[in-house]
Amino acid sequence: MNNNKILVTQPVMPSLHEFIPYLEKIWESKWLTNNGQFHQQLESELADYLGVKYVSLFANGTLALLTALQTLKISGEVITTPYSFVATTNALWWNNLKPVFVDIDPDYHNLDPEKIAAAITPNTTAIMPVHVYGNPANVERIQEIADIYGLKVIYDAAHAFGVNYKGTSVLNYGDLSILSFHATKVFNTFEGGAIISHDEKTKKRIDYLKNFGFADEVTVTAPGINSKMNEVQAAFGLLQLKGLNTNIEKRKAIAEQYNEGLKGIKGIKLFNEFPGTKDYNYAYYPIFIDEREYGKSRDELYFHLKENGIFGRRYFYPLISNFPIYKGLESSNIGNLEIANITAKKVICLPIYPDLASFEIDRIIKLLETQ
Ligand code: T4K
Repeated sequence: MNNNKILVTQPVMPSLHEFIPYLEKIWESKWLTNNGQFHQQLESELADYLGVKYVSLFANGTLALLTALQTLKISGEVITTPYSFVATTNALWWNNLKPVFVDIDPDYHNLDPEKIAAAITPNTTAIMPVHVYGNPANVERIQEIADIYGLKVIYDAAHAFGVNYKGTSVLNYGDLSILSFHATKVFNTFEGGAIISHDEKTKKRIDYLKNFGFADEVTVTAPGINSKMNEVQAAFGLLQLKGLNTNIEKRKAIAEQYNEGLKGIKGIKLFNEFPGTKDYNYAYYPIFIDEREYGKSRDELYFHLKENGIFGRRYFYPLISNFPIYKGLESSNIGNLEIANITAKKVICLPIYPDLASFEIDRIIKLLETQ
């Protein structure tokens, strides 16, 4: 269907042949959801792969975010970044929480820890940063501030599958982290997600909450939700996990080819890993256009690429705080979010996925050179 089009991403499909035996097992057992055998196996294999203590699987990342906020009974105001996918802020809204946007730093595009304290009020109960593009937020500084003010930290780590920071998984920071396993992600289960927790009691509470609040047949511990992952998704995840390291290597090679081809072009700023990052996952390949130096605006380039069949995406534009639904919040004041506003106007994420061919990357680089 998309013969000449190159989209921003494309999932890697494991062989259908290899998937059939998993489906046969599901058919035989007639166990389709509610903590089935593949669900249990995937939780355990993911905990090993990621180097974390507890994984609770979810039907998608958004439900994981909603449930994480319920798990810690967050109330009042939550400090977050406007430079993210809209699901981050929507999850606050669905929990009746007030999002308070704080600006990002210009080099790594994550919440600027030095600007958090000024946004804290007596109603602030938590910070919800995002590891944008899988690049670790400044987890150490954020924790210091959270400790001083007695705040919880929930990371939206939707992009940060497999990323380590200073010798441990970046998911081990904060009180909870959530992952997305959407079709567009480095690791996917069609749709899917997870909450990473660090102790058994919290894991239990999360698992009750995602299953209506049931602790057993007759005990409902909280007004829970149904956000469980089913057995077909979990089986697909087990199969995805097998080829994952190879696929991340392929992503890395693509990023290196782009880096080499683009490094000399004036007005194109490349992505920087936050110092201390290990095992970056190459989830996205953002570039940032300086209109004056490059000679064309970001949007002119974006549409030029489109006309040539290259469908990059402007992740994350518009800024969440500029959507009409959130613009009215006093914390969306443009003066406070200067760097985020500038960044959202400069970014294009170029196509990156394991099956993207080298000659296609060369073609994209040529288009960027000859603008
Ligand atoms: N927090 C953050 C920071 C997030 O980035 C996200 C999701 C979430 C939370 C919420 O997690 P989930 O509830 O989604 O698990 C896409 C994804 O739908 C979304 O998961 C992702 N972030 C966001 C950054 O990107 P769109 O609206 O750009 O998706 P769409 O349908 O335009 O797809 C993008 C490209 O991917 C298409 O051009 C083609 C390709 N594609 C897409 C699908 C669905 C495929 O090749 N196959 C597919 O099945 O949001």
